[in-house]
Amino acid sequence: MNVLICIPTYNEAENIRLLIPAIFKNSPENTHVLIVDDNSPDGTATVVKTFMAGDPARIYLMERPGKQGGASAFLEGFAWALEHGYDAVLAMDADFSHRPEHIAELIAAAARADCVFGSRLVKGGSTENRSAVRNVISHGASWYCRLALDVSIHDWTGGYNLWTASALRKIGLDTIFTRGYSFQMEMKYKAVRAGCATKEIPIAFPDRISGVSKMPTSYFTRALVDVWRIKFSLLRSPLLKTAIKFAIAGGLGTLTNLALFFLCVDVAHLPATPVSVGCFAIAGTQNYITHHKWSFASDTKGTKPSLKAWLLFLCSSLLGLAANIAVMNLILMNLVVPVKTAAGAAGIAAGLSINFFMSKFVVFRKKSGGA
Ligand SMILES: Nc1nc2c(ncn2[C@@H]2O[C@H](COP(=O)(O)OP(=O)(O)O)[C@@H](O)[C@H]2O)c(=O)[nH]1
Ligand SMILES: [Mg+2]
Repeated sequence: MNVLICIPTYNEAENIRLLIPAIFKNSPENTHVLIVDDNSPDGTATVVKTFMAGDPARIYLMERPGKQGGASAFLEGFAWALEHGYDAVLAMDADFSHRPEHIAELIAAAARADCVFGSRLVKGGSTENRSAVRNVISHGASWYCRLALDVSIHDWTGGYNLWTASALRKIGLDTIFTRGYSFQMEMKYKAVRAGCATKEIPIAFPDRISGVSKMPTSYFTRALVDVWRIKFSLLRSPLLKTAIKFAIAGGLGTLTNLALFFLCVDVAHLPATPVSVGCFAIAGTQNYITHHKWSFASDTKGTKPSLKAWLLFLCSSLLGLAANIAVMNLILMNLVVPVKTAAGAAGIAAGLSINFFMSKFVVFRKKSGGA
């Protein structure tokens, strides 16, 4: 198996000087190395070039003009591996958190799987000298992903992974839209969903030996949301996707409605009935704009929000409200329900359905002949 080890670097001159020899000491014969460097100010690329001069057939350097992030470096490196006919690519950080001693095991495991993930969180795996915060982050994130994505991979954020060429093709590198920690999650989830066989191999994961981490902490909070974006992106039904966006936008509108109502009635002691009409109009306008720009964006592409569509949307919201009240009262008058909230929920479901279908097929209907 021809394996390319792909290493993104930014200011890793000290590490890379030690890492390249360590890699070749621990790898099978036909293993090559590609460093993807983003014009590191510390001269990482110069160090790589001195190694290349001594071993030009096994060491390659991709130089990019400026810092574009580790995930984008991996994606370019993976694409390069596919173009150059490698059987597999092993992604590895330059900082010795990914110990070269594991290379042989990771490559050997590729005989039985399409993707092999170095895992800190399976039996035999460990982290060393890492701050408690970073440990909590990787454990918490992996637990959260397992629950949200319903796939029994343990280490979702780890980046010491081997991808066979066929797995990379099945995943589709041009579909990857997340960065940071989420990038690893997206690759792993898409691999599983594309039918790739995956395997986790326990690894010891020490903290970097020199230099500093370039991963901003904000990537962690972003990952919490990205998990859902990744899952959402693989939903096959466009109608279901639109319905989920519609529900999220509607939920935000309801929050606006309640917050305004609270401020006007409970704080400013204004009369409830006119306030509720005003809140309905404001929240309805917010919903109209969000639906136009986001929930139904694929239907409204190339059109601008209009007064007519806005009024139509408010009317369809009123129709939804009327349906809500009617269904709830019909149930309460004709059926014995153990809790009245059940009738309320049925009313809400009826109102939302009417509003959704009116929005989809009337208010934001795709114009025929449009883009
Ligand atoms: N090419 C490139 N590599 C990067 C960039 N940011 C980080 N890296 C490399 O990606 C790997 C992981 O980054 P690191 O800062 O150790 O992230 P952490 O392990 O999550 O703390 C290291 O080899 C970094 O040098 C970047 O913007 N461009
Ligand atoms: Mg690191």
